[in-house]
Formats: sequence, C-alpha cells, structure tokens
Amino acid sequence: MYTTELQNQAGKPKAQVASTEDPALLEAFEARVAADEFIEPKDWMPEAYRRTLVRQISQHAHSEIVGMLPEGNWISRAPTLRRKAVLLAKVQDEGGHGLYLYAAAETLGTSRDEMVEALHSGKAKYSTIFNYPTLTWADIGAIGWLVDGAAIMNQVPLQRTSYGPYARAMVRVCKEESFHQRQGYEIMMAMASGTPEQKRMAQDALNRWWWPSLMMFGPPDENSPNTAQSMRWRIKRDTNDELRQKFVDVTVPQAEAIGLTVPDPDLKWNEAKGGHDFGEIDWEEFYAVVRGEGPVAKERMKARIDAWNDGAWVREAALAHAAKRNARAAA
Ligand code: FAQ
Repeated sequence: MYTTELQNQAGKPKAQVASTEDPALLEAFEARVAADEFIEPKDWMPEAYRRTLVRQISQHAHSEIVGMLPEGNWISRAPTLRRKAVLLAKVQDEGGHGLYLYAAAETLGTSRDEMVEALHSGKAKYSTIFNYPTLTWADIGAIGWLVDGAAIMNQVPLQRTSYGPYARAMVRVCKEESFHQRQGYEIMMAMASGTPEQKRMAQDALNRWWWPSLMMFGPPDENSPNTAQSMRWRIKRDTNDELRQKFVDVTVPQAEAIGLTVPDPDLKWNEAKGGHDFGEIDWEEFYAVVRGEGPVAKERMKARIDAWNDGAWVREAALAHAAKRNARAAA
C-alpha cells in the first residue's frame, strides 16, 4: 500500500488516499518519470496519472475546438483576401490541434464519443478565454497575439511533458501556434500604426482581452488543486503563476513597441525580481466563467452541439462507406 497526496479546491493537502496499486510498479513508474523518460500508452501507469492526463488533454482538445468559434465568426468579414486566407488557415490549424489532442487522449483508453459527450453535457471544461465575444476585427489581432501567445507559453514546456503522445502532439502544435501569434501581432501592429480609429480599436481589444488572457494560466498556485501532483508527475513542467509571469514579461514590451498601453495601473518593472509586478486578477470573474457563466458561454456550447447534430449524417455516411469497402474487400 502507498499513499497519494491529494489537494482540495483551495490547493491545500486534503487527504492521504490509500491506493491498492502495486508498490513495485509504482516505484518503477516514478523512477522513469524522475529520469525524464516518456511514459507510453502500453506502459503501466497509476490510475490517477491516467485520469489526470485524460482530464487535461481532453480539456485542451475541447479548447482548441471551441476556440475555432470566436475567430470563425470573422472569416467572412476579414478586411482583405490575404487576411481571410490567413485566418482560414489558422482556424483550420486549431481544428487539427483538437484532433491530435483527442487522438492522444484516446491512447489512454477513453473514446472520442465519451469526450465529446463530456463537453456537451458540461462535465468537461474548456478554456475560459473562449467565452468572450469578438466584437471587432482588432479582436482577431488580440486573440492571435495574446491568446495564442499565452497558449505557446503554456505549451512549449508541454513538449517535455511525461506522457509521450501528448509531448509529441505539442511539437507541431507549438510550431503552428507561433505562426498564429505572429499573424495576430502583425494585425495589431498594422492597426496601431493606422488611422486614429484603427488605433483606438486595437487599444480597445487589448483592454478587453488582457485580463482574460492572464486567466488562461489557471488559478494562482496556492489555489490550484492539481498543480503540485502534476508537477511531481512531470505532466506540468511549470506552475500556473510561473507561466503567467513569463507571459506578462514577454508581452508588455511587445505592447510598448507598437504604442499600446496594457490596461493595468499597477503594472511596473521590479528590478529586484527581474520581472513585472502586475495588478490583482479578478478571480471571481474567472470562477464564474469556469462555472459556465461567461458572456457567450451558452452560444459557444449551442454552436458545438448544433455542429455535432448537423454532422450526424456525415458520420453515418462515412461509417456506411467504410462498411461497404470492408465487405467488398472480404468478398
Ligand atoms: N479555463 O488545478 P488547476 C489555445 C480549471 S489552447 C477553464 O490549476 P490544471 C489554443 C482546471 O481544469 C488553451 N478551466 O488545473 C488556441 C481545474 O478544473 P478540473 C487551452 C480552467 O489542469 C488559441 C481547475 O480549474 N490550453 O488557447 C482554467 O493543473 C487561439 C483548477 O485548476 C490548455 O488546455 C481555464 N483557463 O492547470 C485555440 C493547455 N484554468 O479539471 C484557438 C493544457 C484552470 O480539475 C484560438 N492545460 N481551469 O475540473 C494546462 O496546462 C492546464 O490544464 C491548465 C490548468 C494550466 C489550463
């Protein structure tokens, strides 16, 4: 018997939970993780490790898929053909990321249908950031710059996460996200150096997307129930607060370079810590959005459920086609 330290929602150790898993297997597993070896689908792993991975990877996949919606709204309204083609490619990439991630989660023994059902029933989460509306074209710039920027900050370390299929999926995802971040920043750059009205739109988008982007990294470490264990298992390589700090430090000079102001009166460089101090995040807003009370949460879920129902005939046709081909091959 061994014990696993769990943490409650306040991030404090909650209980020592007895496990009936074989201590020798557990010890070998932990030694492999400590040696930075990848754990692969057929390897033995503790059930709690498997559950944590399914939770994180499937939520990550859902975020990519729901994340297509805010930008998808703007494909038909992009200001030029070039912008339209780029946005179309970006949104398509996000769909691809969702599919690699669902495939990575499936290697842990959970089916795509189960994951989709968990999303549609509200059981599974997806990133809070996608519950905010995209009001102007500048929002598309802000999403690429800030949301993809935050996603990369979180995902680059995940290329070294301990579960092999997740780590490998992240390699391609990060390459694509870095192109997405640059296209967003380029939109912001063009608008910030455009007409006064365009600059105003860019600043307004930064004002609305800044704080929700900081929330993407999750609750503060002291209130993060999963971080400590996920760090021990090397699923997470950095804590929520460490990544949030890095994001602020990288992004503030980018805003300054294009003449935009980060909407935080408490933001200032702290020489001693070698990073920026920044204002308090509205955690009540964060938890409300996590609970499904975000400004456009209902629209987002309706769009996904409608797409799933409207696509039923495609899935049925593909299955019928596969069955026919198999029958022909067997004959
Ligand atoms: N939104 O104990 P922790 C993208 C939940 S991809 C909603 O700290 P953990 C690409 C958390 O699940 C963006 N829920 O949890 C793109 C947990 O609840 P649970 C997505 C959140 O897992 C760009 C509870 O709070 N990226 O943007 C959020 O250790 C543009 C307690 O939190 C990933 O998913 C949140 N922001 O750390 C697409 C990256 N934060 O599950 C389209 C992979 C926390 O116990 C356009 N995921 N929660 O019921 C991770 O790195 C981690 O899961 C964290 C959370 C850091 C998100």
